[in-house]
Amino acid sequence: METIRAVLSIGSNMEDRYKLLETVFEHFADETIARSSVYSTPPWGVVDQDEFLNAVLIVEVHCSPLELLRRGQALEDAADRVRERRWGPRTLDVDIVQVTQDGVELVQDDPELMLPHPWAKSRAFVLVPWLQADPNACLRGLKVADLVAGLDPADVESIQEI
Ligand code: A4P
Ligand code: MG
Repeated sequence: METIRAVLSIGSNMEDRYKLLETVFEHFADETIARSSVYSTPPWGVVDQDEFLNAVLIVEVHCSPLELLRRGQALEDAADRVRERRWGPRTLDVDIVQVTQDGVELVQDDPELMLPHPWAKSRAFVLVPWLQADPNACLRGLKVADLVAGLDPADVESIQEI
């Protein structure tokens, strides 16, 4: 069975946000290599909604990327996730930011699973926790530390470790 390493970005801005993130930490406990603190982050994209809690986990799993996506979606379903509008409020979101296999980053355009996640490089709420979990992280050959340095400093400062 294939082994892949994946960077997961998780978020919640409804109900008991911390507890919902913990369901993901618990699910992947035996497969987690590193994980960030939990951060409080202002909403990105659709701004008229509550603050999010976000975190990043780095996991090593013995399944395909699509099977990993399904595992994340099962956790979203268990949180009674309702999809009302794009980028809108959600109990739990599990996004796959990056997948590597034998140290090689997978790149794919499949709308069901785009890799790396198309928005990751411009989202402070993904990059700041990712950098904390893995100070040497790279995305498409660029250091995540450099991507963070290139973000609007106000965006970076708005991401608060809790
Ligand atoms: N999909 C494609 N690629 C991926 C991937 N790499 N990881 C597909 C996960 N899913 C991927 O996702 C829609 C479809 O994307 C899925 O069917 C999957 O097959 P969804 O989770 O059902 O819908 P969504 O989350 O509303 O849309 P989207 O575009 O994924 O939203 P995002 O990008 O997740 O943004 N602000 C803060 N501060 N913190 C947040 O966590 N999150 C969002 C949601 C907006 N603003 C935020 C936050
Ligand atoms: Mg999503």
